[in-house]
Amino acid sequence: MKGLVLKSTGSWYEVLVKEENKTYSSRLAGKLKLNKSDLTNPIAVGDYVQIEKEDDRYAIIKAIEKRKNYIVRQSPKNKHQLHLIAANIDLAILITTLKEPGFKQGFIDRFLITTEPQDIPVLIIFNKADLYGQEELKTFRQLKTIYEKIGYKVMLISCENGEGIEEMKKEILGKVSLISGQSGVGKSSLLNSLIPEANKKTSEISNYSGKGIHTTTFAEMIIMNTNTFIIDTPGIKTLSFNNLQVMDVVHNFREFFKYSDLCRFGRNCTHRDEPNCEVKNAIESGDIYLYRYQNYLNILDEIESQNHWERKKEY
Ligand SMILES: Nc1nc2c(ncn2[C@@H]2O[C@H](COP(=O)(O)OP(=O)(O)OP(=O)(O)O)[C@@H](O)[C@H]2O)c(=O)[nH]1
Ligand SMILES: [Mg+2]
Ligand SMILES: [Zn+2]
Repeated sequence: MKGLVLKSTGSWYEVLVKEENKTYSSRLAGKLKLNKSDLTNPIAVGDYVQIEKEDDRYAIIKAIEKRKNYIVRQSPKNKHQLHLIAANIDLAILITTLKEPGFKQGFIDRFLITTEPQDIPVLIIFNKADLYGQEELKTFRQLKTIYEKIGYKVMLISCENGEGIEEMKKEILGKVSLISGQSGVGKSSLLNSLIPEANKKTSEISNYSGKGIHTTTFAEMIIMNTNTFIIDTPGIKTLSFNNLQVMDVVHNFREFFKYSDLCRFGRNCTHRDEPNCEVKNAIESGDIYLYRYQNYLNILDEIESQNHWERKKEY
């Protein structure tokens, strides 16, 4: 019998059997536990699985169906392992805000590196519009221009006064969407606005740090209607890229990649000091935004210094 994983808490999985409109608490069959991969978890929210019922509440997961796509992050516990966040996603929604907590430059670009290899469509949402003054609205418009030019949709909403919520609802109907973002940006609040029955716990942002305190602790898929699902995920503290090499980044900045073939060193060009680099020409001419390029350079620097440190440790 086929089921959809709605939630995983350690060794237990909540699996929905759509035909029965019923969930089963499920465990993994022994052979599935022995995974030889770098993943900390063999199954994620959004996975389709084959289950065998034990009774009307419990079942055993016998097999995992092939994934359409998935999102992984470096495991917070072991930096050499990857944590599977979710699978089979139609839309990744990145929630951010320009106020409470303050905006972290580069965060959007880092997030896009996790969706780009799998070609997952991304919707970037700026929440807490009710708190924005002229300055923030101007910044919002600039960022919207930058990201829409390269094909990501950008919206402004407020969970507080409902601004933009109806419009964003249209983007998610009929899809499986993943909601992601730093702690405290309002992921759970958005879910509550979209699906009042979800009744997600939200929390005050601690005053002194302005940082969220991680109210949501594991990913969970919430059913909006028979063909609309939303996955709430725990807040991201930092997106680290121990698993990546420089070239993974180079090839996943989509507007740069387009120009790579024209660089003298083609797809090996990192678009830094190489001669005849078409990406750098495009920045000069304004076809590529300097903002994106700066964030790109920062990520490359970080990966190179990390790799350097790793190599040193081995000898
Ligand atoms: N002013 C304002 N506050 C908001 C808005 N949306 C959410 N908040 C507040 O921001 C705080 C954090 O919201 P949550 O929904 O818990 O944030 P989260 O992203 O789920 O946080 P984690 O679960 O820790 O990752 C709460 O106090 C919310 O009431 C908004 O549009 N405007
Ligand atoms: Mg939350
Ligand atoms: Zn180049």
